[in-house]
Amino acid sequence: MGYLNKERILVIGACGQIGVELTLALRKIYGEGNVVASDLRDEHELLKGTGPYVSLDVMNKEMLHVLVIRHNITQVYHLAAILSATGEKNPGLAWHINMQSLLHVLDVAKEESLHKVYWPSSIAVFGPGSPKQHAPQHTIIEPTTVYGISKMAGERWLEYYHKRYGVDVRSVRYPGLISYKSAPGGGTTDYAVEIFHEALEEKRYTCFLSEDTHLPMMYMPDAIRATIELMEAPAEKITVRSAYNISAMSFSPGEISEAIRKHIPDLEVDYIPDYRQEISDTWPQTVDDSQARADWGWKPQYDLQRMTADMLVNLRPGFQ
Ligand code: NAD
Ligand code: AKB
Repeated sequence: MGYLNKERILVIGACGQIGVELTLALRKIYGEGNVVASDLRDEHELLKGTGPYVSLDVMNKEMLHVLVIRHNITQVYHLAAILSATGEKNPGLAWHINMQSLLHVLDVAKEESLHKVYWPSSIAVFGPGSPKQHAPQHTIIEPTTVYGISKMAGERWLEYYHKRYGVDVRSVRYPGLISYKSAPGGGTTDYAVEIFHEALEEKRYTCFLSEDTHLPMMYMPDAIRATIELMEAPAEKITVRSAYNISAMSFSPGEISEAIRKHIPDLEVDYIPDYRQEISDTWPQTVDDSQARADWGWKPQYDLQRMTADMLVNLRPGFQ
């Protein structure tokens, strides 16, 4: 494991839903001082005192480049993005930020010969023409949201930089992620986090998706493990240089409500679908992750029941 200590990692977007937990996990593996967290926002409470933090706007390429050189960075995890729901409110801005930031990271990776780059894609690359069940790794990819279009284009850029310049890029298409440490940031799947907070505080939740909208979902510990396992897999095992499908569970608002009611029987849920319903209707209900399983041994550990119990206990210690 000696090579791990030689790596110097930059996490961009470290104060977001994934960034906080990923930064903490990377610091455990690589050493606190070797993982530099960065974001536009003030440092997240959970990151304070756990390692170096710098303010970075990834849209400023020169600032990014200087930071990479100054901190002897060898790997970048680029998590900054505008997610699906927020993206539909300002499509031009979402496209600009999601694309330009990725190109800045890929260019700096090429120019500084970084060892590896991680950039997540999403199930949002799929569209109405993709199969609804077990959406394959390679299938019709015709997204209808600006977020999905930016993820589709981003996947193509990853493959391009890998083939043309030899940059070791790695990526997964995350499903909707559920976490208790940091809040989600403007996605269509955010309801699956909000419902836990409202169930505990109000015993009542109004959901912005319909009761039977099934979507692929994953608990954050599985997502963090998938990310690190993919990044640590030997390069020759990685046959997909766009982004791997990964899967853990699929449920609807009605089904997660039932799972929470096993712990909070008097939870009441209303359904008032808004513009996010239209987005979710274009995404698959389940994805086929057999390529990730075969190439680097991906396997989820949390299903709906186990995730629900863990969320409730962590949001309210002592909760049964
Ligand atoms: P998030 O919105 O919670 O966090 C993104 C972070 O990036 C924020 O802290 C924000 O301040 C920061 N940021 C935004 N613009 C920046 C800039 N110009 N410079 C520096 N930092 C900037 O997002 P997340 O949920 O943590 O998602 C991280 C990545 O994972 C994104 O690419 C997202 O598309 C992808 N993803 C997330 C999910 C999910 O369910 N959370 C699912 C699929 C894919
Ligand atoms: C979103 O809903 O935008 C994200 C995602 C699935 O990419 N959670």
